[in-house]
Amino acid sequence: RKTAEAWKEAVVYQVYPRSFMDSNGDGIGDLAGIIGKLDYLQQLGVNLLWLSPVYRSPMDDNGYDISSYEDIAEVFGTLQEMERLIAEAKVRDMGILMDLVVNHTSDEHPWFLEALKSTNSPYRDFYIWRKPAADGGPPNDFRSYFGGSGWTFDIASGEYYFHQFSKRQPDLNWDNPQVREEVHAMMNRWLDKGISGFRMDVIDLIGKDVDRQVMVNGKNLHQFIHQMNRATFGHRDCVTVGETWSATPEDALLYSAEQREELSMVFQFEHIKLFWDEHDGKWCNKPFNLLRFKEVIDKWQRALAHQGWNSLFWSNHDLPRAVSRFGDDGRYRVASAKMLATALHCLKGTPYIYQGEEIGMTNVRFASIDDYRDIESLNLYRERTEAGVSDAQMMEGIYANGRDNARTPMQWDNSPHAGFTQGTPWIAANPNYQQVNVAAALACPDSIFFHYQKLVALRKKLPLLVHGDFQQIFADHPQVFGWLRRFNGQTLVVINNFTPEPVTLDVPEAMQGKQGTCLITNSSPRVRLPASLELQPFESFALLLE
Ligand code: TEU
Ligand code: CA
Repeated sequence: RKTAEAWKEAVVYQVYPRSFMDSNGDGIGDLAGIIGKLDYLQQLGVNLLWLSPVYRSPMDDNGYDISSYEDIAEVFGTLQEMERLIAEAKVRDMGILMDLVVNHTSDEHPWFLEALKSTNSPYRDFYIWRKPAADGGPPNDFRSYFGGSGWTFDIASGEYYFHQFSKRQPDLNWDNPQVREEVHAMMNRWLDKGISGFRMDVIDLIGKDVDRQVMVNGKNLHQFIHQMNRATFGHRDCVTVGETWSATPEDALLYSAEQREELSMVFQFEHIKLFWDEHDGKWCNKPFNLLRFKEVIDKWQRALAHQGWNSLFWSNHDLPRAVSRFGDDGRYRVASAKMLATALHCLKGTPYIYQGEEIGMTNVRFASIDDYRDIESLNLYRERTEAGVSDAQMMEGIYANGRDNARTPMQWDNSPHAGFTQGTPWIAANPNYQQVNVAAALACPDSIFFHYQKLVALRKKLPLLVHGDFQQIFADHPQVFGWLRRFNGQTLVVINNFTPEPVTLDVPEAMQGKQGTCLITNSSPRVRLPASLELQPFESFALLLE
């Protein structure tokens, strides 16, 4: 089917609506703001837009706490504007992926409000309730990802309800067939509006066994996803991507092998968790180990080489900025951002561009915790400093891996607040917006933006990028990540110096003297492979051999 191939050729752009573009001066991004920027996204050439949630929400977790799946949060706009966005995107040959957040709802969702009314409510078992432990405390010691216990006491009923995230995000009980039915019906209503699919929030959690504290890969997980596929998107030309922090390559095959009729692909996070401390997680950042990183990417490319499909990303709304994480956001910001773009888009899988990545936006370092907004950072700052971690230590963790790094306003130009809003932004703009912004990028033919634009265009022109195999070269080199992509007799050589140091690279005998067309580079084009390659800091190129 057309779409069966189309989404494999697509490039997805993730919009975090709250921070993308504010059209009415309230300091918060909105749907009208996104519609006004569709021409910019069309110029980049992307085919699918994944919107982080815009449904009605009290915004406890910036919309990942949904109080109505049927309506749009007033702060983002109206259902009519959402339908206009879908139509305006379609006119520009772009599809919309909605963010499906169904592991939990907001505590203001009518289902939860009904469930609270009585233990006999027909909605009581839409959620997970347990009696107190013998000592009157929480049923077990599960900790919420956002700090504190994963259980909150409901005085009226004398029972606790379960929430893996904030206490205002009660987990849905997926073992209840009525929950599954209601979710499927809601998904079909959105599909009927013409969206192109879903990004599925923490979908690996919906099979959970709370009593055994088994959250991921629960016994019914794949059955629930297969059932969802059959009841909704499986019969339509759709793209689905599951957010699965726990996924191993074996799991990814279960989620994405076509004959399984589950999802198109998943986001795995092994290359992200390389930087997380075994004990303190993201709050104690580990240095970039390129050899480990290459092993991980290589493993995932090989695991899904013949079945299933990889998603490819460096960042999203929960992660630090790509160029700060994997490149150099100082002296070599432009060179390393282009290198990262070439590396990502020349791997096998569907590339995702997170808003601002295409202009090399960087992490931010606000002076105080009071400048931050993310519930995860704020809660864990309080919990960890109360437990004795110093302010300075915790701020370093937030600087390295805090989610607000990705949530400062999109930088459109060098006017106040980066042209994001005429009002006061809900979170301050990164001060470097004076230099790093879309207007500057579009005025410079050699900008990171045009590098991304070229890569997106290449994917549409060169089937090798979509279907070619992956064969790593220089695997044990501590500075260079290199590989071949081969398809229909063509060979693409991709070489990336991931470091700020120059490299002298000895080219294998068999490749010496090979020549061809330099498809893209962040340095002077190379059309021939000599015996030894002198690579500049962060130099990267893709050479299509004759
Ligand atoms: O994120 C899942 C999730 O687990 C991350 O929040 C992760 O735990 C954290 O960033 C690592 O410290 C999804 C959404 O992407 C996130 O924005 C939501 O906050 C979360 O689920 C709850 O819906
Ligand atoms: Ca607004």
